Amino acid sequence: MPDSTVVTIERFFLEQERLHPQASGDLTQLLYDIALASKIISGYVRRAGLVDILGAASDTNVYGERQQKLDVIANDTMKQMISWTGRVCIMASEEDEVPFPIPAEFNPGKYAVLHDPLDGSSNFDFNVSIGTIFSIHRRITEAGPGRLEDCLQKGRNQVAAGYVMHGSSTVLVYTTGEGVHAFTMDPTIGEFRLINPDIRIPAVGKYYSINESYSDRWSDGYRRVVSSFKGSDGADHKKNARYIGSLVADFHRNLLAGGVFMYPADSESPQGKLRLMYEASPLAFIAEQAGGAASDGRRPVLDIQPTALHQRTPLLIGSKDDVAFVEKTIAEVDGA
Ligand code: AHM
Ligand code: MG
Repeated sequence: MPDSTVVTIERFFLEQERLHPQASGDLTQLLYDIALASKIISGYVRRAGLVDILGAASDTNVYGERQQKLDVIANDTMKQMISWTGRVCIMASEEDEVPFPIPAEFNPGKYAVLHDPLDGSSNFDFNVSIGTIFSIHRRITEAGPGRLEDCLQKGRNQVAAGYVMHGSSTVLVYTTGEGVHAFTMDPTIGEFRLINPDIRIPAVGKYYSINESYSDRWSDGYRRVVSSFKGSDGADHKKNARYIGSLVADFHRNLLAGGVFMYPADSESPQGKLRLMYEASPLAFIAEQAGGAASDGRRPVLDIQPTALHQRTPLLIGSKDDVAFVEKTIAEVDGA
């Protein structure tokens, strides 16, 4: 017997439309476009070890054809599935130096989409979880092809954000500012099914996540934080370490189990490594919507006014009290 309690992403979106009859439905359609792109990307990721898509994009295969690197395929898929629908006016990708304004003949719509098509590329070849991250803003320019200013908005202005994790299963997590919902791909029916509605991140988490091989480059504040998480201060801050080196996977685990992920600025990377627009800001929107927090060490990530598309930011993200503890400790040790 079919299970009448199965909530596919399509059913869930239709229900959201019913609850917001005044909305045009363009945003839910756009999210559905992203879900479809994610299914296609997931298909490539699942076959990555079987077909010729690993390695450098400039390689040629035995037929003399140019190999397509997985992140190039993912980037092209996102653009193809999203750009021409009449819902989007501009797209910007971590993989592209400049944004792609939707030409007038493709009927530019009201949203700007920023994305990291496949984050965690250093993990591609080793079957470690990787992810697609997206951020959606409403355009601020009037009409026609979108412009850079449609992209360069504070994270606080996002109307939706999410990620797709290609892990032991494919999981899509998103928010439109009304909670955080997670769907898991059910390969038997080819659909994303609602598994975790309205996720809440614990206020204090089990895990801390940071690349400790950089500890000699950290400020004293971060060294103090990590030593507290190891139990050195006798206070109740002890946590377990988990660091995959794939942001979506590290974030997803901490979202469900509680914890704090840190990629600080250090002496070699004064702005940290992660990109504000494609990585930090969308995950910050999800973290706050789940009751957590995201900070660059001094202020909420969502309050940073971007000045460049590819700008980087230090990032502390996860359980609210853990992020507050890190902020407080680095302020005390390193000064304002
Ligand atoms: P990428 O966008 O080039 O794939 O880099 C981002 C990745 C994140 O997924 C991860 O959190 C981080 O880089 C890991 O960096 P590191 O190897 O320096 O710890
Ligand atoms: Mg990335």
